[in-house]
Amino acid sequence: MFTPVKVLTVAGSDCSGGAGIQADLKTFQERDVYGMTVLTVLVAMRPEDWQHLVSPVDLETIKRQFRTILPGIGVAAAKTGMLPTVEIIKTVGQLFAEAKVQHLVVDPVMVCKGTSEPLFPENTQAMLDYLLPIAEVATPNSFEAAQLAGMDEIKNKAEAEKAAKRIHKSGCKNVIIKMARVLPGKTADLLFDGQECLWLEDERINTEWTHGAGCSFSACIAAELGKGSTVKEAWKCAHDFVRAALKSSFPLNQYVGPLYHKAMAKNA
Ligand code: PXL
Repeated sequence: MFTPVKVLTVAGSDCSGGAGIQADLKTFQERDVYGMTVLTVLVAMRPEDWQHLVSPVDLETIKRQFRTILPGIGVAAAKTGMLPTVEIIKTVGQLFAEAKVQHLVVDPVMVCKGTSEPLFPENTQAMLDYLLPIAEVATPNSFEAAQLAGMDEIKNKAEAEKAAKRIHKSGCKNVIIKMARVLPGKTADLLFDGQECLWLEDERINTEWTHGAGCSFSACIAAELGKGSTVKEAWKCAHDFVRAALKSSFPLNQYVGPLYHKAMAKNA
């Protein structure tokens, strides 16, 4: 009997298909794990200006979906993505704490590409209180890391290391800060595991079509942890997976362009 590795994403729907649970499921498929979802919010975009319109799912419906999977099915690993309200963050944190999932990756989504305003600034403290203490890995970008660390901005590698150490104090075991646009011409990812700071640096891929990169990155880490990789192995795999998918990213319209998730498998 075939027994797939089961992985859960607790995240929002991006109806344009590039980010959110759509990106997570595409990533799970590519990484050969069986994906399941708890939907927390539905995001639509205004065609005139692509302004994001966000409709949270009610708490009872979130709890019902969660219980279908935990305890109803069981998972090897899980990730969280967009959680739109303090109440939802608290509820999801409590549900995960009770369910005792072995590998939990928290992507503290606070901004969407194509929107300049932080989506949910009031949610930062709830993330620190309810989700990061039970996370094996957190994957903020430099903006989200600065918010979580109570810093104005992250402008260089030293500031990223300072932020990672502060976020680690919340109880999150491994903090990965993604710096796609901070250093000139380069991308840099930092992993702080409570002991050492490790860096992965690369030339920046020259594309504006990066929608869903963060979601796909954290989904890949969850998939690999579910299959038994270490955090460092999962991090490197996600880094390579997203870079390959970014090299073949493409526009959907004038506002948004997602990753091509099949790129790694096809060597595109
Ligand atoms: O990329 C962040 C993100 C996450 N989740 C959902 C989104 C977005 C950005 O649009 O819509 C559901």
